[in-house]
Amino acid sequence: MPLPKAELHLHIEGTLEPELAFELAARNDVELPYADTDALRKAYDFDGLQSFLNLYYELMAVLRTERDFEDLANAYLARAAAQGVRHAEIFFDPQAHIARGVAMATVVEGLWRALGSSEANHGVSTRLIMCFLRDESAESALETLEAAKPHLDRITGIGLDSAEVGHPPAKFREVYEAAAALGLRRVAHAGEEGPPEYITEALDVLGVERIDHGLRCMESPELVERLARDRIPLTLCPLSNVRLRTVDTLADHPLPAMLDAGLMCTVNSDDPAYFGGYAGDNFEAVQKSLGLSEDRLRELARNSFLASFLEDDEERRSR
Ligand code: ES4
Ligand code: ZN
Repeated sequence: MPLPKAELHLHIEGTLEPELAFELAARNDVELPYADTDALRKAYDFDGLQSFLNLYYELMAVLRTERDFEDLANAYLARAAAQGVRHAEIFFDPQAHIARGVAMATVVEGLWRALGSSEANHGVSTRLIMCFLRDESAESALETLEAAKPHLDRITGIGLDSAEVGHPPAKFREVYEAAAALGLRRVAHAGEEGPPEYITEALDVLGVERIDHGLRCMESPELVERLARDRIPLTLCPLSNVRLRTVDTLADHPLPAMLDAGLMCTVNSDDPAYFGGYAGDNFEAVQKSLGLSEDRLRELARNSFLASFLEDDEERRSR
């Protein structure tokens, strides 16, 4: 039996496997610029975040209807459940869909068709986190929050993703303040390719409760001390870091040093269809390549539940 775990860093659009991409392309009469699934898989050779994002946004063209988003989420939840995931906090990128003429309602209600019955169907509880694309404008993020207002019963929190460098967290101060006033939880990608200062800014300016990635905190001893002291969860994605060349090989990943420094680390899959594995695969990979002890693995699994929005969220609802 795989270790029970929560997945806290997962882009639902990044779970689009080549087979489903072609199935949806046929269903929706969308032409993909790849001959077949093998040709598409050959394109999964990235030299950094941007080269991945180009393909990630391109393939989204096949997602058009509520049923498409439902099928995408159900496929992910089935795979996650098989790898021991009991709880999943799932990112989605509404701006990438709205820009293609797919309405917020289609995306949220489509995903909800799968998420709303996930505990019964897959044994996985879920939360939905709406991400803003940081390479789009602050105004666009505010418009996106506005468009999400009719759906806030489905949405637990907000996040910040896409191309990091040159788009510091402070750019999104206003939308994070507005989201906080609406009772939304806050997270942000920071310190994946961007500098440690972006992590500090996400905490101080955006008021985030967790940092997605946060890898580059290791360049700043003062920041490591703060993150460890305040038990700020970091949602690490080891296989993603290798595929996007943030680390050279898995054996070079700083996860053991981060745990030794007292950081509250979790292990997640990011975009599993593109990066070579789901949550359990990431756990297995770090166990093998980094020689983590059973105690360390159990610590990572326990952290994933402690860092989740599960319990305090339910408390909030019942108040
Ligand atoms: C992402 Cl790995 C990663 N980083 C930033 N934004 C993203 N969106 C989807 N995957
Ligand atoms: Zn991510």
